[in-house]
Amino acid sequence: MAALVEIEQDGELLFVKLNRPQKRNAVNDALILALEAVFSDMPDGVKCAVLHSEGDHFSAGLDLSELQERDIIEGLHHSRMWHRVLDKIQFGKVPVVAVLKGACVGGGLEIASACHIRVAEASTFYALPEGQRGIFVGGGASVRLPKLIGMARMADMMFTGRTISAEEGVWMGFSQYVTMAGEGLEKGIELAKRIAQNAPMTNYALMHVLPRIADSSQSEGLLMESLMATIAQSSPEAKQRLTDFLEGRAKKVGQ
Ligand code: 1HE
Repeated sequence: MAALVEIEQDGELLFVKLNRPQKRNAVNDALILALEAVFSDMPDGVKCAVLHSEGDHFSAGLDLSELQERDIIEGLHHSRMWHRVLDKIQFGKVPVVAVLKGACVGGGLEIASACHIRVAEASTFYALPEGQRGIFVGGGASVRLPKLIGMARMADMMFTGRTISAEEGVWMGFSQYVTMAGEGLEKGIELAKRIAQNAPMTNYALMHVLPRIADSSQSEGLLMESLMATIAQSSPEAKQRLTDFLEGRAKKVGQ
């Protein structure tokens, strides 16, 4: 049987592919746990991951056929398990670029929102069908999505069941990039290669410190910023990069 999540390392990049196209990459327990295994054990040398999908859809969300079989306490543990796995993506070792297409809904959108950059092909549509299915989000959407699109927009999506197009999604904040059909992976790779060139301390600060600052009070946030800035500036790599710029060896902004 084919793996539900396929991985392939190419130098500094790790490609992680959702591979359940016959079920539109609906996320059953085996698939979410396979993602956990990948992000818990990042191979040496990887500096950025690209999360993409087989078939026409990124993910149809939670596998609803498994939902019917859970009692209340199992449901609670299940939601907490999703939180654990998605935290491993968001707060793992390397930044993750998600390449989206077709359905990016429910739990699929929750997985995408745990990634650091989202590239949406023109076919992408976002929805939170939980509202219509009589349930609530359980994989972290209520925490992560308001940070991307605002609470009012998330509530509207759940109250009304509306779908958001790739074009709307880019100005609303779901994705930072939108591409033509079939060009998402190429764009994702281009971005991942750029990210892999950053100083590891910078990527660490963006993944682990910036979100904590965003969750903090102003005075705590500003202190954390100063501490992070001081640590980053004193790293040998930062010193080298600054010298390279001052001596004309580094790229200018925009190059
Ligand atoms: C599924 C699922 C699924 C497809 N669980 N099996 N998510 C949803 O409510 C979205 C439900 N899915 C859809 O609305 C549609 O499938 C799509 C718009 C994504 C795609 O439509 P289409 O016409 O291309 O495919 P299809 O014919 O609907 O589905 C193909 C197969 O995938 C079919 O199975 P088959 O055995 O009959 O071939 C579908 O049953 C199966 N399939 N989506 C189970 N979601 C951590 S909490 C998160 C809570 C949620 O994510 S709730 C949102 C759930």
